[in-house]
Amino acid sequence: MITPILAGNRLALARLLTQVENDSPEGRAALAELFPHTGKAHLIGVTGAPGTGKSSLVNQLALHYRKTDASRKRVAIIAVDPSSPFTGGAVLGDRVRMRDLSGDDGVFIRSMASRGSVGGIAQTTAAFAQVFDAAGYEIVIIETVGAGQSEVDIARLAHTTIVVEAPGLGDDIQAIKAGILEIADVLVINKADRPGVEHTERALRSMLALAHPTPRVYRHHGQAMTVMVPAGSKNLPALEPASSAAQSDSVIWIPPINKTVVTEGKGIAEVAEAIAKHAEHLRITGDWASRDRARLRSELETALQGALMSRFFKNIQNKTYNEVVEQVVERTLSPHEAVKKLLNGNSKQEKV
Ligand SMILES: Nc1nc2c(ncn2[C@@H]2O[C@H](COP(=O)(O)OP(=O)(O)OP(=O)(O)O)[C@@H](O)[C@H]2O)c(=O)[nH]1
Ligand SMILES: [Mg+2]
Repeated sequence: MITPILAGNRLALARLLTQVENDSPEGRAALAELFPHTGKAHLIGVTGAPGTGKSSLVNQLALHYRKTDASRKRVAIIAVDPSSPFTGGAVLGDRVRMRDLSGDDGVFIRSMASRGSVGGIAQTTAAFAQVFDAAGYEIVIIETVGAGQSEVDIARLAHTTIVVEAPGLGDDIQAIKAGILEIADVLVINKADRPGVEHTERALRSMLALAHPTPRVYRHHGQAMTVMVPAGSKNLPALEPASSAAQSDSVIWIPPINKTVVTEGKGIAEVAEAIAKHAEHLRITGDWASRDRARLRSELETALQGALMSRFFKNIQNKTYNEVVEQVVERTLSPHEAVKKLLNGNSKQEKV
């Protein structure tokens, strides 16, 4: 069933993605079969405020990997919520992509509406990424419009998260939300051809400085352990060999700031380089493995939660459940006690 996917059949791939989006039994079965073939792709999240140029950047990055970069990596793009009500820009971005990337078998673009995916947006995105990974796409780029939780979910899924800013978006506090810096591995100030770039850069740097204190060398048992990179520094410090670095947080990654004019293809190679450096950093420090582990564990737990919930609801009468809900609403029963009551009354194995 999965042979055509592994062989790179695009039609089979497109069909499977639809099955996965619909959370169909065929989709689930294929995912299970594909799973052993995953774990190779570099998952890159691209997020940021509406209209900052995310789609254009992703498009250019894909072109870079296919045309400029010697490795000619295969690239899959998952565009979440392409029908952004804010700018409609993504639709344009999609059209640009179609033109620049069509006819290239090494690129696969798939859009996903944020409403209407049966299994929930984060889960569907994760499943799509697994399909592309198994199908041999070495780079999987996931684009989301920055809107709170989705950014965080993407960051959890991706190995590398790129946050795209643009000058003049009500700046400082509004566009550069503090929370977004926490998930950013690479910062991009796009539309550097527009006025206000310096202002945006200054704001970003000072927020970075707050998030990451001055560079210094930590000492631990008399040994230098940590070298911090000044914010935005182009050069990483010499990384320690994996053997010694793997056990400690010996190098801390400070998100570099890259300026781009995506519409003119300016700064793209530098962004690709920052992405590659981040991947190298993750591998050397052992963070690649620990991110993978954390992600798979949370995926397992989400699936477990879902399965337990549906098992629970299968075994309980609607009426009984609604009565308990009423009691909670009337405040005669706390939610915690309600759970006890529901589980104890419901199943012999699932006592709290
Ligand atoms: N001046 C200028 N315009 C740009 C640049 N990059 C992108 N744009 C334009 O900005 C608009 C939005 O670009 P998109 O790539 O669709 O932005 P987006 O962040 O994907 O937008 P949403 O998905 O709607 O949030 C388009 O009209 C682009 O042509 C740039 O570097 N400079
Ligand atoms: Mg877009």
